[in-house]
Amino acid sequence: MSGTAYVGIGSNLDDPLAQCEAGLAALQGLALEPVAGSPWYGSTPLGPAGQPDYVNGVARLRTALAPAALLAALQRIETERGRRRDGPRWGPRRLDLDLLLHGAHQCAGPTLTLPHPGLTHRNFVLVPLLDLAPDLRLPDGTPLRVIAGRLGRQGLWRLRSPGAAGTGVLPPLAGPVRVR
Ligand code: A4P
Ligand code: MG
Repeated sequence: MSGTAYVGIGSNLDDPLAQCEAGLAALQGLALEPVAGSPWYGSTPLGPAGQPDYVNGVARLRTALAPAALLAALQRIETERGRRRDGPRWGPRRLDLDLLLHGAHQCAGPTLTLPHPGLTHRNFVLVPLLDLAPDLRLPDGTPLRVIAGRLGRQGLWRLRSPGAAGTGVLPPLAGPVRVR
């Protein structure tokens, strides 16, 4: 079953931008076509206070992997990149790859929920997602633009290392400079 999937990428440890860039590059191994990356954003942490700011972005990939197999592959990449799973919920992490959407697939199982449950509550996910796919809708038809408009952009800033949104070209590595 090939389909178009969107993956949320996040990191707030050990050079977060480099971690995110490496995560994005690793996704190419799961894709049938060049992966498209959104611009990178800095974001204030959701979850326990006192942790560093995050870098967040979104990737779009065409894949032959079904949702459960894709999630397993994302978790393998997280582990290979040194992600540890013994920290607190929503605590700091080296690399987080969340499966946001896989075509119009919907499920709520013990290991996989689609769309990702945080998708509609998090501007650090929705804003880069809409950079890549401005007209994207939830499987029930709701335009994500409408939800993102309600969330606003508080705690979110664009970094000066724009991914080549929509061009299928991996972005160059650059320092995390705020451009407001
Ligand atoms: N799971 C179910 N559905 C999915 C899905 N669609 N994609 C299950 C990915 N995973 C899914 O995830 C926990 C379990 O969710 C997995 O076993 C999987 O079967 P995890 O990645 O192992 O652990 P986690 O990431 O610590 O937990 P959780 O609750 O998924 O956290 P989130 O939602 O990933 O949030 N603040 C900012 N600013 N930016 C961030 O990126 N990220 C988090 C983590 C917290 N605060 C943040 C950010
Ligand atoms: Mg996660």
